[in-house]
Amino acid sequence: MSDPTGSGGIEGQPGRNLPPLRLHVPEPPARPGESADFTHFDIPAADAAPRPDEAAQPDAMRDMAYGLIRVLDEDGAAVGAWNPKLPPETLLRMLRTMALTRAFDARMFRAQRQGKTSFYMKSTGEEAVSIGAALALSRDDMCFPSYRQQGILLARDWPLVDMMNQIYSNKGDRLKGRQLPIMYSARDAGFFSISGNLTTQYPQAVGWAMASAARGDTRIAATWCGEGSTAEGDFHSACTFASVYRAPVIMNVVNNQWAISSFSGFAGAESTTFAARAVGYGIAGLRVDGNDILAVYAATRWAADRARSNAGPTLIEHFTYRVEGHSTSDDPTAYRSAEESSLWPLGDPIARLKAHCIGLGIWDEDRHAAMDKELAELVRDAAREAEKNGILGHGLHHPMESMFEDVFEEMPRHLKEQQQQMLDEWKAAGL
Ligand SMILES: Cc1ncc(C[n+]2csc(CCOP(=O)(O)OP(=O)(O)O)c2C)c(N)n1
Ligand SMILES: [Mg+2]
Repeated sequence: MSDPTGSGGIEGQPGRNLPPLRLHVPEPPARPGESADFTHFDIPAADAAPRPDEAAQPDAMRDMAYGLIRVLDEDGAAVGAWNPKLPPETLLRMLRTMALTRAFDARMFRAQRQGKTSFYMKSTGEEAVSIGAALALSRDDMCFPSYRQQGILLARDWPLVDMMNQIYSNKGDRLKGRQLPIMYSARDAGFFSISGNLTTQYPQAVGWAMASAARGDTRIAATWCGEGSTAEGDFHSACTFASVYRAPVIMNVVNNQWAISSFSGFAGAESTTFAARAVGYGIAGLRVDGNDILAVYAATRWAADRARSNAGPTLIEHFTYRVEGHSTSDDPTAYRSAEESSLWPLGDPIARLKAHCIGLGIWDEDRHAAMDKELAELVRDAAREAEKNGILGHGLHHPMESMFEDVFEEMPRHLKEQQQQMLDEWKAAGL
């Protein structure tokens, strides 16, 4: 007897009349040719979010994971409990660093299209996320970024030429062409080597933070990943360690709503917020308007003060929008509505801070235009300098045989043989 219940189901649970089970497969809100619609986004007023004490228990501040911390309102005024009340020189520094990042991105994107490098990734529209955080951290706090936080290096005044040498994999590249372009590593900037393997930086940041605490140091760690990357196992093991040991770490999730061609629904955005991941781990969770640099700064300061006073880690979701393609290898018009970026209701981070500064009377259109021109020239001059060290395909890279070096203190015999074999084969091929 194959079915003793005669129900087609489990004994005592007749299943014959039940509807068949089915899966929910998320669908992005708009495909190419369709009109984008962001009206379903609930955008609270800029002064709506309360500001809990930095030492608040995570379960006493759960609502923060479902709201949206904002400071700059629709008129460009800074309002509410999270207003960091920054002096004019800090506001203008933020503006300049965001504009510099955009100018750098524009130039390097063009360099890729001109064949000077194989790959580039822009951070257009997301500049506030990295720069607001970098300026809120101490210079010696350790950053474990993903590939879209070049703004951290620029906020820490890292030389443009050094970054470009890496992008060109030329003879000036400190990483000797061993990393994909844009996967920088800058120890002196407290900027951990970027890895293409998504989310590996999360457990590394938590481990670094734990080590800092174990040694009785005062430096904290901060890390960034995309919303798509929260689906990686590494994200979850990092959250467990951070929660258990109350590691002094800030875990940033940059929700730019796209993971290459997958919209955020595939990482769970249809069910809850990314900040709400913190709730299940008993971690403080903040959800922030990622296009509002004052909100990013204020939330990061809150989390840094919390970490530094041993009150525990914070998970911050930065709600933003990826304005451009994922990388130079991507064409977003193939999978999303072309209208989306112009309809995105939280605006552009540079335009918003600029309006704020003009409203304060510390900035104007003429000065902004002059700054953009100056920064474009600065980036152009740096690119010319870097290009003297070589560009893609012009042979001015580190010697190929150097790829065998720097692994062992002394190169073992088998590697020496392989190195020699490579050189012999090249010679035989007339290269
Ligand atoms: C472990 C791993 N899986 C997949 C990829 C391929 N990949 C590179 S970037 C990317 C999308 C990541 O999206 P998200 O985390 O949202 O970051 P964003 O690019 O939007 O900043 C994918 C799937 C990878 N590099 N590593
Ligand atoms: Mg993303």
